[in-house]
Amino acid sequence: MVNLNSYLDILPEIKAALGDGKPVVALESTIISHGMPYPKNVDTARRVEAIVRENGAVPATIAIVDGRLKVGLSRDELEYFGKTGLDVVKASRRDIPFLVAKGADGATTVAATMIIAAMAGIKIFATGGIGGVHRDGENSMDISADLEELAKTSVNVVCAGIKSILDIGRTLEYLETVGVTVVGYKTEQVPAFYARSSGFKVDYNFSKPDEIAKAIAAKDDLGLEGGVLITNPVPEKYALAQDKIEATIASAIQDMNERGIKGKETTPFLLARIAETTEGESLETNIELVLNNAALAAQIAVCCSVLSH
Ligand code: PSU
Ligand code: MN
Repeated sequence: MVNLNSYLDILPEIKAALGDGKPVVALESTIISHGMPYPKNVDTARRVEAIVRENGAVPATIAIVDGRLKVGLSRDELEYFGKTGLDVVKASRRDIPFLVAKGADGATTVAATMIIAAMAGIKIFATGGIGGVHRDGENSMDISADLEELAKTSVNVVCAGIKSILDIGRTLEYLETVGVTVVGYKTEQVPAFYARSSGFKVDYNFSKPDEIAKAIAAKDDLGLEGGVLITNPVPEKYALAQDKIEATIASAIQDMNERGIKGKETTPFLLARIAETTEGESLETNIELVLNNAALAAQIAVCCSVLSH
């Protein structure tokens, strides 16, 4: 169902696809502004949109521009978010009404993108990694709003697992508590973003996009709110060895603590520091896994669309 909420600007192509029950995949904008350096971020965002199309769905990159909730960005808007980078507000749930009221811009995190996607009637969303419980989160209470959003907003998120800058075990416990199913696509183990496995088991392992679409349809038919987290391991060719990346992550976290970086700045700082230390190797992995997720999300969206007809 297309929601014509007066705060939403849905690009005509996306609105038409939603009206016809055709597959649409939501994409976030924090990954562009805060997740990768310019100009690779813009280039990646365009490649992601192209891969969604190649797999039969319409891409809908989501952001806030002049206080308007944008579902689908123009070429110039995409460029603007990439170029402006950290100077754009990283917008999560708590920021949305304030940016709207101020007529300001915001790059939407997984949580905020889910909210806007749900308003527009989009069910499938592709990203790289979600936020989670940070290491030492039991003391700092740094737990991403993404987790609560997955619990209450019915948008299904395809990601490359839980990044090892986070406490993977506690993130999975949190998801279990709030009732979020963690699905593995062709994997028994939860992938760890840069690496293909974390040592933790997924709740359900599926090897076909239509099996995932059927589970999502059953959840919706039963009126169970919230999103399924679909984890898709980075292709073998681009995976980084867990032990190699661990030392890099540990020193990035130490550096972050020494500088007193907290709150919403932590994830962007760690991603940039890891990319720097690995001389771009982690960035390459990050790009490849996002492309891989976009393809799977589009395939699931196609199956969901077939099921609902
Ligand atoms: N993980 C990544 N790249 C990203 C993010 C996470 O590998 O760009 C972004 C996403 O937008 C995610 C957000 O929703 O960081 C989580 O931030 P926080 O931990 O502050 O909730
Ligand atoms: Mn946080």
